[in-house]
Amino acid sequence: MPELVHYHITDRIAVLTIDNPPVNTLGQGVWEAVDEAVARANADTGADGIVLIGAGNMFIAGADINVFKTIKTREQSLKRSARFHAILKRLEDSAKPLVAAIHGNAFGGGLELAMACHFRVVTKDARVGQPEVLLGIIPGAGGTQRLPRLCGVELALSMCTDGRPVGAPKAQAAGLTDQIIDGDLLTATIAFAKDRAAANDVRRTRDIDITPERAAEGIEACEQARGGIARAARGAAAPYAAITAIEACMTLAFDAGSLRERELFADCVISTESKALRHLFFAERAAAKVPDVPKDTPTLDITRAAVVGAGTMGGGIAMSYANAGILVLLKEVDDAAMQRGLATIRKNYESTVSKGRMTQEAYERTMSLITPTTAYDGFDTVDIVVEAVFESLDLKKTTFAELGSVTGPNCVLASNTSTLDIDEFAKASGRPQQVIGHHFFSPANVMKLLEIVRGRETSKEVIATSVRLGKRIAKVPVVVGNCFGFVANRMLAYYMREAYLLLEEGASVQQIDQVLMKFGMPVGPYGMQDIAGIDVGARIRQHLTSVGKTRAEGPQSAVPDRLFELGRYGQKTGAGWYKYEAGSRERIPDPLIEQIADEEAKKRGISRRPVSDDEIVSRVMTALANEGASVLGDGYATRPGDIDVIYCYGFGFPRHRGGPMFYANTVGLPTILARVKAYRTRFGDYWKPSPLIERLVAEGKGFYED
Ligand code: 3H9
Repeated sequence: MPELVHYHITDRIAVLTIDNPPVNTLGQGVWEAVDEAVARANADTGADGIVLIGAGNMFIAGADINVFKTIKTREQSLKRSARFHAILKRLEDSAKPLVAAIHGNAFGGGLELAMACHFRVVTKDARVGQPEVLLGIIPGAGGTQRLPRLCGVELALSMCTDGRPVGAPKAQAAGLTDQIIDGDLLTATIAFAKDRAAANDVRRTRDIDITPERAAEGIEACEQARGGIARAARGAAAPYAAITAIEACMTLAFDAGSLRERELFADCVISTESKALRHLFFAERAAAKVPDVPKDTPTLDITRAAVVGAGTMGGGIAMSYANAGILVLLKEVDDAAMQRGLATIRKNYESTVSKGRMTQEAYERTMSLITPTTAYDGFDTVDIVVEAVFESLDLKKTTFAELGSVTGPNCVLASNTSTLDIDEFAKASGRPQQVIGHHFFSPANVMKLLEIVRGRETSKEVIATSVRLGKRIAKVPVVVGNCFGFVANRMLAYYMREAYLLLEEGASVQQIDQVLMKFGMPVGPYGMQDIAGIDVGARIRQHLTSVGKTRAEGPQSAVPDRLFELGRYGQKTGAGWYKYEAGSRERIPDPLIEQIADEEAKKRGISRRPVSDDEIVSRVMTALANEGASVLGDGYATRPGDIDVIYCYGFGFPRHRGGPMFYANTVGLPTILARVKAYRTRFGDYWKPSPLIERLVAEGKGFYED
């Protein structure tokens, strides 16, 4: 077994190096190895002080997340955490000064370990954080008790409830760390440890007193935090558990507070919420791996990019490239369209600057990376082109034919189409192996999902390049197959079909939206369409009808087309499924919708009825899972987890439910199958059980093992 903690003496300081690649997780044996090494240093007459450092590019990424799935009961969790708490107390009781030397990341258990050291020295670009909440748990190794003692309750609350890391300067200013280092971390920390040893200075975080005044303020801050996080939590429980644990730090002595933390951690770690979030952590990383594209597939260097079309999508894509420091040519048909596109980009950046999230200098630097053009000049020098012209097959085919002749032979030719056939563009370009779909989600500079659509002839190099590039431009890339609507929009069509039919059957737009927002969606289906534009879907439907196709099998509600005919396109026209006051996004219910739904229901012989909230959730989620299973069965997605990642990042599906496939798994595939069959009897044959679900149920399996 490899040595997990190396021990050596430099200048009378014991240097303990944690070496558990790739990210130094506190996995099997690491806690014990640190414990033993600190005991050894205390017994070592050649050591006056101790430095704890991580090998490689970070201190410690936290506990090994894989281990949590082996904890099945509250009692198991309590037993395990008692061990860690005891180890940390022993470290804190070290007679010789124990100093954590932090570079890269000190996350979760890593930060908790560092806080049990007597001092913390950090590099100026290091980050510390308690991201447990993003995994549906709370800090479980004393973090909620030591963090408020060191840096105060306000910062502890924000770190433990939003999970975002804090940079070294902020940590230092808050008292969480003791020194920031610009030069060599180890050399400086050894010098720091020698000083503390000479002064015989050991400081136990757990001994920091919480005065009655501090406690009173802390309790109030906890109360406020509870009220303030509802929107961000979107129904998740872990952020509230973190607040309760921090509150215990304010009201109880260290040991009693620690026990409260362990109990709350135990409840969280066995929850469905935590299983869902841990599933997404690994699903997100797995999604970037394509089974038939080996890890060592060569990739192309992307230094210059071009985007064709400076509309909403094209502008957002150009911003994503520029944000990553990549030069980008942005092409429009004429100067007027170009100026409109540039004005939108500027407005977006200016809004970011005004919110303090970007400096003026960074804005100007980033903007200078975007070069506007109305011709193909310079396209022969770019490494990738992303086509983002109007969603028309003929226009896109013409564009790809032009791109095939104006770009170099190795240039990647990507299309941002959301529905059209990538293979048609591949043919038109004359270089099918270079053509791929890069489906961004609106607004492209904000939304994290990048659906990468491989065509029949797309080369492995182009797929591997796209995945790497996707990460570089801060997206979450998922590779999918080339079917109508790809994965995201193909499934969305079934979700929307049910939303429309529920409206015709008697539910209101507001009821459907509110129920799904209560479920955890950031916006309901109707609110979402008002943002995206009712015209977009209507035009696609018209095109499909003209070629004898539909987006989703089953009855097609005419209500959205009626809105389209009325020019109610959504927020941009001041009315859609809701009404909007000028300059406001507040959704105002409009009785006209009910009237139209009544008329359309009558035409289809439906007598409208009260629809329960449960039926709404059940119908839309069953439709999503059933179609998701068909997508998987047809081979257009590699794993159910890929679909979950797509839905969480593309449509804001509540992460604490793990995505539509994970959610269906928690409901139980036998229940999902029974619902599909019941809907078939009730509504018609267009409800068809996916063969994959039928097979899994027959075999007693789910999409995931528990
Ligand atoms: C915790 O600490 C609880 C405590 O309170 C104590 C309780 C007792 N575990 O992300 P990357 C893998 S909870 C297992 O691609 P990067 C990852 O799957 C934990 N595996 O690299 C990947 O594997 P593969 C709190 C982990 O440079 C490989 O390492 N901590 C863990 O883009 C590389 O990862 C967190 O939540 C882990 N903890 O980003 C931090 N971390 O190559 C979670 C990583 O097979 N981690 N792996 O796909 C991160 O946020 C990022 O990994 C990090 C590096 C920023 C550290």
